[in-house]
Amino acid sequence: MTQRIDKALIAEENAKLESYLKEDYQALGNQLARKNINIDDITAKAEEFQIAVPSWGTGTGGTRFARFPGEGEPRNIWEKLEDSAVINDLSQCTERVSPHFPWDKVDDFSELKQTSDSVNLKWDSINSNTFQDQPGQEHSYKYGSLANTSVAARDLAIQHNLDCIEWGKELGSKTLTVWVGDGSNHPGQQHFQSAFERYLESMKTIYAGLPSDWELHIEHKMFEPAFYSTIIQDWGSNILAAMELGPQAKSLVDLGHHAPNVNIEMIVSRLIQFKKLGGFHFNDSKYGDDDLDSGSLHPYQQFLIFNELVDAEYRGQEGFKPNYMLDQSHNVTAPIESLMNSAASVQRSYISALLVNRPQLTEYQTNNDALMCSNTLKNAFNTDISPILAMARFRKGGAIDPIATYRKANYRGIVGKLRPSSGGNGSGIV
Ligand code: RM4
Ligand code: MN
Ligand code: MN
Repeated sequence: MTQRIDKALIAEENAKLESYLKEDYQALGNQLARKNINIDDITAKAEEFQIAVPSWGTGTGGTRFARFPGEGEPRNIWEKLEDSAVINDLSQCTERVSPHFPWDKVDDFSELKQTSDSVNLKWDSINSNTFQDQPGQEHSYKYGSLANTSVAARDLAIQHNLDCIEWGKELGSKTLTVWVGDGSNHPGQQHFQSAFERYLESMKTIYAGLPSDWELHIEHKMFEPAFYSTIIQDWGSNILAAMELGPQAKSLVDLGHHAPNVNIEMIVSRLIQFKKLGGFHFNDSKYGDDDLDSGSLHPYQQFLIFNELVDAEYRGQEGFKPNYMLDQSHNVTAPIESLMNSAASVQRSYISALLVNRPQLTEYQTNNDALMCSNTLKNAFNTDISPILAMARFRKGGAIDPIATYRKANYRGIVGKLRPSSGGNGSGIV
């Protein structure tokens, strides 16, 4: 039986906060009205905003050293769906779940689709996994998958991606996201050009199997598991591959997959300009692919990325519809709480970016008034739009305070009894 959070409890918790929310909303509304911004227009945008949850993010993450599982962790995709439904019921901005295959593979995909329908969830991008071997796998990915020197290993990886498309069709998905760990650990181990050629050949076969209304998203990452070179290590290789493949291929930006200090918002602008921005994996990072909670460390960077996205929306750039998704690893927090917090953090960046006075910014830019350009952005960023986010959730039937309501429901305690530990406490990056 699907465990959900009682609607009556959400209403009861909301009732305690409703009058304060209305006061704060009114005050913010007055403040924005002085800038000729109608708060209800902005709240309507917040209500429309959606960001997908990664199925693997609902479980406790880990490192190469250890993983410390939490109580009542989801043990399979059915339970991950249950947890995702809780996240969406409270947050009202996460109606899509992104599956990872074969981790989430089931025998009957129509049953999975029916179950997701019954909890009002849809399926986001399909993620293929050719970065680890499955039990009994005939040709190993130890030395790569789509770029492996062995034709048999490459064929296996290609076939897996084609299977992912078939499963995705049954779930109603429209995107395949490919991230591969292919690369090398020693200088000279791999011939850079030949390896990239092999990768492109394999990707061409996958691209050919894509339905005409699907997109193929290529995800770059600088390092890990390969520590010397990675085949699609940055946005340069990424966009080259996407251009080589064709218009349905686009680049996906995972915030944690860049060297420290890289100007990610400028990469985003370039990808937008050349119609190659497929989507995002949001998370935060200090050192590398840390997979910290979105906006926990660099909220201003996240805002600056949305400043580019909103600018494209404002200019009405044709065909602009990037996909938003979280991709983070929760090692010490309750995954449901982190995912709710992070979804709201990304939504916050979007809403804050909507407050930027764009005609004014253009004027300052034209006049080379650097200080006022920066202040225009800071002004939007520093406006506390929390009442807008809370009101958007409230109007859609979600929780004014999702974390407090979730804790009050004791969901973890309840599912803890129904989901005895599967005993998996080994290491694991996700
Ligand atoms: C990778 C990358 C992919 C994700 C895997 C689990 O680092 O971020 O998006 O599918 O981790
Ligand atoms: Mn990712
Ligand atoms: Mn990653």
